[in-house]
Amino acid sequence: MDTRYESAKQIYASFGVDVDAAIAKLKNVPVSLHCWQGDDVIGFDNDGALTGGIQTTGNYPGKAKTPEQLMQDMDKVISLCPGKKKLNIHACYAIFEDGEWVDRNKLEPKHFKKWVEFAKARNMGIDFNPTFFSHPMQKDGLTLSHPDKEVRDFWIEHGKACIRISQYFAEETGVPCVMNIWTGDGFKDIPADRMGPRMRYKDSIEQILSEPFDFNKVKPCVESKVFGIGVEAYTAGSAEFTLSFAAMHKDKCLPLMDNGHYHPTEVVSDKIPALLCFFPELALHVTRGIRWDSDHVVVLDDETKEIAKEIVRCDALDRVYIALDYFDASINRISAWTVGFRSLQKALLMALCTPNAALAKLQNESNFTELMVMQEEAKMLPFEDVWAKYCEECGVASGTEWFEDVKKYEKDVLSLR
Ligand code: RNT
Ligand code: ZN
Repeated sequence: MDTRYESAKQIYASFGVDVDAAIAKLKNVPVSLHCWQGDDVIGFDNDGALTGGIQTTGNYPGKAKTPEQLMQDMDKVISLCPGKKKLNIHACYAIFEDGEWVDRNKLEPKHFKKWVEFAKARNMGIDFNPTFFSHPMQKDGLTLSHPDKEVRDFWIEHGKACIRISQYFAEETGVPCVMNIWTGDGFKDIPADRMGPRMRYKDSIEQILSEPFDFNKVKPCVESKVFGIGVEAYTAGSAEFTLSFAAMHKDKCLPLMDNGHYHPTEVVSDKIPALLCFFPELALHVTRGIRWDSDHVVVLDDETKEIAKEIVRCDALDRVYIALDYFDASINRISAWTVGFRSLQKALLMALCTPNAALAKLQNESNFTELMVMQEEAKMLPFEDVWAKYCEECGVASGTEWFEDVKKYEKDVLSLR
């Protein structure tokens, strides 16, 4: 393999790309691994129905039902994926001990102590999400934008509790905690008032952000969505709403773009360099949209490659917080998780192995003929050999051997659940 790598290295060098440097760089780029692929976005604090604009379909056996199982499964995924990981959890994954249970507005850092231990032992930071769904206080499909103040206040308290928990995560791990606010608030059919819910949503998020926190440690985000399941006609948190909110609260909030949340011909890859002109930092949910829905397992498709390319080309690996967001219950969940993580790693490594400076130079010289030729040539570079080297250095399989491991795990662990 080393001879293949040496030969690939020379070919890349002739394009002006240093693949050793690319590998070294990627090893330090954290990607947030979402816990919710392991149990179909259920968590441990509710009776188990996923509601609120998102849905998992499928009934593949072996899903994690306890914190221990979920952590065991995550460990398996981590062992099969190259690269630096961060843990991404939702508030509904609170771990209660000794028969205790508190509602979401009363959550405290101690309910996440086990996750902190898990992350610290694996040298990972933690990202966090208040959970504004799968809960009886989500009334009429609304939370932070509900006309009833009592409903809003419950969720504002939840958001504030999550800010405090995020600060605790950052302090415990020494790594900033990205805290993402997403609600499925919206309407199935044509609303009579589009602005009212948004004004209430705005006020509610502002109240959440009035909770004291250190912006160097806690990075609150607002995530937009064009529509949701059961809220097809209108969402309160539309793209314009969240982007404007983030722009107006730049001192304490970041925009978060989920590439499954836009009209089908819009691409987040093009939005990244647009936002980077204005925002010091931004956050992403990398997912795969199909037709009207997001949340399919990430694969190495054109848009995933393009997203990675833009982050790298803009020299923004330290300005963009990258997280994964997908959930598939119809296939082996460990495999789904792993394919998604590995695909994003491939896209990032490919981006780092692209002769970006040389291509940009051609563009700036208005040499569009050669630019097209070189962009096409760059696609044929021997990437597989660089990927193999990266995986070897990270101590994981580069080819399908990892899947043998998953099959064994299914037989030995998942099938017994
Ligand atoms: C839903 C949003 C949101 C969720 C997670 C579970 O469409 O993408 O980010 O997927 O919070
Ligand atoms: Zn998302």
